[in-house]
Amino acid sequence: MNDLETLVEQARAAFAGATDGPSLENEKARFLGKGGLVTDLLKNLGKLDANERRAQGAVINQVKQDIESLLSARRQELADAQMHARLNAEAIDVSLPGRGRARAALHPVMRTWERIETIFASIGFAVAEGPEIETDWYSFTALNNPENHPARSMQDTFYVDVRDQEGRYLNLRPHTSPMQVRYARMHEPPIKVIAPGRTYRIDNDATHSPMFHQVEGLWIDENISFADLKGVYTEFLRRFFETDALTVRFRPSFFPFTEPSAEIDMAFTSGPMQGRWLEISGSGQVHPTVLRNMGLDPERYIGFAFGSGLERLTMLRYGINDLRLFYEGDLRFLEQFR
Ligand code: 2U9
Repeated sequence: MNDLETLVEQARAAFAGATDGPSLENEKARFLGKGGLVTDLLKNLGKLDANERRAQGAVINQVKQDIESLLSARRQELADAQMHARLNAEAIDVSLPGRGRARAALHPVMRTWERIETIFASIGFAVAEGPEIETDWYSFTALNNPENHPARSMQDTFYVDVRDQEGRYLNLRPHTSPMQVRYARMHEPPIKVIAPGRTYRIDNDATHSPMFHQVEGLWIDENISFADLKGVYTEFLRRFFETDALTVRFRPSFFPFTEPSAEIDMAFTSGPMQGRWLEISGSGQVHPTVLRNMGLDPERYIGFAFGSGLERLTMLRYGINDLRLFYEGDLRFLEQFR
């Protein structure tokens, strides 16, 4: 092998030894750069005579071309290798199972809320929703609660440190009745409305939560009776529990806003719960004072009302035995209602 052939082989080895772009470019400079080995050979041509210069020049140019093509082949190799490495690093394993996306769902109490709205809407009831922070008049006075009634006390009701126009503290409504009063003052009878919503009382144990949900119903017309209330509420329960195998009874009770008042009990007439009376709601004929507070003449109009707890309805429907499960946010519980 002559010197020039050796030079080409040296370049081949040097380029092969360069494993990245920058070191390859350094090797290029060593052979083809300004002070490079090939450039030096070309410079030395000047010392030769014309004939020899032509012959040697052609050979050196060939060497130069050979080294240049070795260089570009090596450049291509390195670029290919780099692309390969990237493709490998960024590869997606399409055989991996997907991570999945958790599906949201309604809280069981909200499902009850929506069912109740649907059922009552289908029997002609409007739905009213309103403020959770109320004035003393709407929460208590309008509903015939005497000035010294225990429900008004700081032990039973949450108060907000803001006063209304009468100088009385605002409260977190302890029932949805204020909304019924607001609705009746804005509409002419006949009135058929339910008011579902969040309510607040200072109470916290296995069967009471400081925040809970109620639905109240109000039906005001000229010539209705307890039989109409019983008919509507029984129809509601049969639709809600998806069975006609249940009966309803009224049991005398007392509320300041109704007179007479009654507890509504229900019992399934077949199935595992058969024959056990369950308290399901309060109810009554709207007190004349309450009718007057709604701007209505109690000699002309008669009203019937009921109030039920959404948590209680939900517990009975799904067989849930602890109210606190509703508020703990435990997915093992909540996912059962998806
Ligand atoms: C107006 C007039 C009267 C609504 C009524 C009840 C009886 C009742 C409780 C049941 C369980 C509340 O969630 S609970 O603790 N409610 O017993 N509520 S009658 O009476 C009204 C409503 C509005 C204008």
